[in-house]
Amino acid sequence: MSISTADVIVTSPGRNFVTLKLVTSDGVVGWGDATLNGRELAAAAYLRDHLVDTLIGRDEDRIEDTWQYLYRGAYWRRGPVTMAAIAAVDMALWDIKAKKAGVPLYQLLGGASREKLRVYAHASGNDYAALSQAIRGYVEEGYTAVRIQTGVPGLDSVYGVSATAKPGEKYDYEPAHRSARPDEEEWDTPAYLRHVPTIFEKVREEFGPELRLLHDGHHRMSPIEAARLAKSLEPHDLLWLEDATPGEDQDAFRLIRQHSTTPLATGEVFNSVYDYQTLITERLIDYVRSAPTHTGGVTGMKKLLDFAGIYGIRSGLHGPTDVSPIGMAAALHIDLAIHNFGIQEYMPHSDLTLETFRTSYTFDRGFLHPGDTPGLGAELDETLAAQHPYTPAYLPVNRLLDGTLHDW
Ligand code: GCO
Ligand code: MG
Repeated sequence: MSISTADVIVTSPGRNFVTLKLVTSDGVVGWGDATLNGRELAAAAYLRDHLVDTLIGRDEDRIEDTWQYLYRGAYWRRGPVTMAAIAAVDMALWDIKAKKAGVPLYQLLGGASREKLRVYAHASGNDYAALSQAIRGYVEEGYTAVRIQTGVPGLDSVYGVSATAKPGEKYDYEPAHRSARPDEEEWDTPAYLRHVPTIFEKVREEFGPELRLLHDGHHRMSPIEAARLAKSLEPHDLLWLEDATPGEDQDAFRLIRQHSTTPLATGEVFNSVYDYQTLITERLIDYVRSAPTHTGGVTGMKKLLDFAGIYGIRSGLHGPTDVSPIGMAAALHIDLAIHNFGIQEYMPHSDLTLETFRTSYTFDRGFLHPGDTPGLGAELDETLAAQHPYTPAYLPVNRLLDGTLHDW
């Protein structure tokens, strides 16, 4: 048998998603996610203009060979656009193989290594009262791990913190604005560094020692600033401090490590095992943060996590709403199968997104399970998808108070 059709579908049920649909000559359908937040059309064009023709007629069972053909054979290796496109093909091929075998994908990856997957929720608030109410809501729902993001006195808005939600209300702070140009936000690192530890102190005081706490620095600190934050958060026992410095400077993590035992996570903007090479071999991080959608799919992510596992480094896969439910399903099958699972990020998609994509994964009291539907257990309703055309939407740009463009 072989692949007979390959279609790229760009849809925007609440936010933009890029989906690949492969159909085999005997009618088995496979789905893949190539969503690249704010650069969706580049990933769609890479698939449509460069990959689709090479897929027609290929043996759908040869997943590793197809992965190597698209990665090694392309001359231009790596990069977010390439790796998101490869990811979509790879997920769709795994979906097809598992459907043909009549088993959920995790069975083909070695079977379940655990019963359920611990997830962390996103809690935020402009002030402590709003944050505390958000955390309480998640604890009542059974979550045992919560990411804490706080407003900073003197700044109008902070990425990752809802500007509009009422205290305790759930929100999706993305996409920030659906417009042809990114919003511009202000940033002040000294104010942030002064404020964050005081918030964690209050959270520990109110919620006690057991709740797992995480924090995302969104790549905004210099190495020495990051070291200072990691050190000042040590008494509050974080599960991780994420993206403390810009990701491409792997050496920066050495400096943070020298100063602190706060566990470190990074990688949501990485797209290959080579982005992590120094970080993993020198044990400079504790968690790998990529999504299968941005790292060459199930095959790429398995290679990365097996490599990390040798060094005792665990998974903390990226699970924001800008990864489609298909990409999320791929992450959950990997999470269930690997030995070195750490935790999974869970930012539930909007109702509109979940009407357009159907999924079989389930949430129960702070834990997810990928479900037992054969394949990935996630698919796109093409009729509904057609009702939501692509709309430009960008992440904000970040400037210091004097107007200097700053790191993300
Ligand atoms: C996270 C993230 C996201 C990203 C978003 C960008 O840790 O989940 O930092 O909120 O900002 O995925 O596309
Ligand atoms: Mg992040």
